[in-house]
Formats: sequence, structure tokens, C-alpha cells
Amino acid sequence: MHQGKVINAVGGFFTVLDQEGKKYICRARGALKKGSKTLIVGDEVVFQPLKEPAGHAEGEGIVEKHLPRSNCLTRPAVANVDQVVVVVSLKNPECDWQLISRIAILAEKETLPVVTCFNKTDLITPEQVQQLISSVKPFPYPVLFTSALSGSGIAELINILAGCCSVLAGPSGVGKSTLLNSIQPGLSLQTAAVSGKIGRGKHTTRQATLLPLDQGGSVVDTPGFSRLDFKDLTAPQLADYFPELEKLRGQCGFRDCLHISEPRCAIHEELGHTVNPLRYEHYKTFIQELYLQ
Ligand SMILES: Nc1nc2c(ncn2[C@@H]2O[C@H](COP(=O)(O)OP(=O)(O)O)[C@@H](O)[C@H]2O)c(=O)[nH]1
Ligand SMILES: [Mg+2]
Ligand SMILES: [Zn+2]
Repeated sequence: MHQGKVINAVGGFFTVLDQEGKKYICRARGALKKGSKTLIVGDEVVFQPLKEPAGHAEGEGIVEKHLPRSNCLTRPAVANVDQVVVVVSLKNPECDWQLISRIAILAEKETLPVVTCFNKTDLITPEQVQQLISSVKPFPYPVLFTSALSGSGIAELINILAGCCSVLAGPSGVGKSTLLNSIQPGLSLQTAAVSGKIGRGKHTTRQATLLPLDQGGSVVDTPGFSRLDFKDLTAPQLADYFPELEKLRGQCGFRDCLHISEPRCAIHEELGHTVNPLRYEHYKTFIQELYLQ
């Protein structure tokens, strides 16, 4: 028996990377398929090799056992990661601030650290970048500005990714695959131009794939998405997943304060100080969604 990690999952076939770096295309044992959990990228498994890899061809095997997960994201579906890097672009497509907050909530639910990467700095002026930085302060997550085109910020991104398993999440067309190609040209990930008319990216990256990095660590490139709903979340829990709101827990006049229009709300008092008004707008929008769902 071998142990390995699922690095790709398509139509019931799982590519498993073993500890020696060998790849096996596997099916799951029947009994495993009946279980409630399906195997996803990042899962640790025990598998039985049936055919050893030869040359460039992968071997074959059968997954016998699914090892426990330390965490699991549903959108993108990936398990056992150490951090979530939210990638957006500053232009083409326009930066979707609300989607950053949505992805961050899903990461917070799994107690995963979040880093935000603003790509395509080459498409706006350095003054606009500066303006943007100050307009979103305070922001509860580390921010990184990159341009896959000019190479600016790439060294910082390499540092952030080194030695751990990160998942890149964000809309299509923001440059996730291009960033990874510029970090490690050998990856040769497919990328696609953003449609001029709708300013929306094409789904070139069709499935999540885990890629080992030369400098240690690995990264999961994922297809983009623009809609993201919250499942298994209730309105009173929402503030727990906004770190800047969570810090003020217990300080409102009412114990069950939802921080909307209640008097003596600590969050209202902090608006524009430790709480960014834009983030608070996202909070209110999501509260409404949670009541409607
Ligand atoms: N100007 C500019 N274009 C970029 C940058 N990064 C990626 N692109 C372009 O954006 C488009 C979408 O990139 P892609 O990597 O496929 O995006 P993904 O869907 O997030 O993986 C491609 O045409 C890239 O060449 C950047 O930093 N600056
Ligand atoms: Mg891509
Ligand atoms: Zn409150």
C-alpha cells in the first residue's frame, strides 16, 4: 500500500501523487464511493498501485482509504490547505471587493489564513494603486500587489507561497494561472484573454489542480467563479467570520446585536475607525442574503 495526495479529480478518476513524486491515475474502491464524502483535490489517501509509472506515463492504482481532512473548502473544492490566497485584478475585470469578502468568510469558517493579491497593477497608475491602498484601510488581511506582466510583486508572492499549501481563489481572468506560470514557468498552465465586451474571463482552468512548487510547498490553481453563496451559516454567526467585527464581540448594548440598526452598537461606533465602511456594507448585504435563503 502507498500513501499519496489527490492532485486532480475528474469524472471519477483521481491523480494521486505519492511521497516519491510518482503519479498514479486511480479509481476509488467501490466501498469508498458509497461513503458520504467524495474525494477532492488535496485529500490524503492510501492506495494500491496496480501498474507502476513508466517514462512520462502515470501509473495506475485503486484508492482504498480516505485519510481524515484537517480542513475542507467547498468552493473551490479542496482539502488540507494551509492558506487561501484570494486573487483579484485591479482592472479587466474590475476588482470585485464583495467577492473577496465572500471567499474570506469561507476561509474563516475553516480557520484558514487569508492573503489578498491584487493583480494587474500594470493596468492602473502607481497613484491609483496608492489611492486604492488608502481607500480600503483598515483591511483585516495582508495585501499584495502584483503584475504577472511586469513581474512586480512576484518575489513577494513566491515568499508567501513557499513551504505551505495554498489555494488560489478568485474570479476567472484575474491572472491566477498567469501568476503561477511566472513563478514557475515549467508549469505551462493554460491562460486566456479576458473578453473585451463583457470584461469577464473565460474558464480556461477547468478543474482544481494541485501543483508542487520548486521552492517547496504547493499551490492549487482553481477555475474562477463569480457567484458564491453561504451554506450552513446563520445570520448571528456572520460577524464571527469578519475578524474586525469579531474583535468587538460582546461590546454592543444588546447581547444578540446583529449590528444593523440597534442602539449602542460597538460596530457602528467603530465605523471608519477599525471597521472599514466597505466591509461593513458587505456584512449588511450578506445578512440580508442569509435571511432570504
Ligand atoms: N495586463 C495584465 N494582464 C494580465 C496579468 N496577469 C494575467 N493577465 C492576462 O489576463 C488574462 C487572464 O489570465 P489567466 O491567468 O487565464 O486568468 P485566470 O482565469 O485567473 O487563471 C490573460 O490574457 C493574461 O495574459 C497582469 O498582471 N497584467
Ligand atoms: Mg486559470
Ligand atoms: Zn452591534
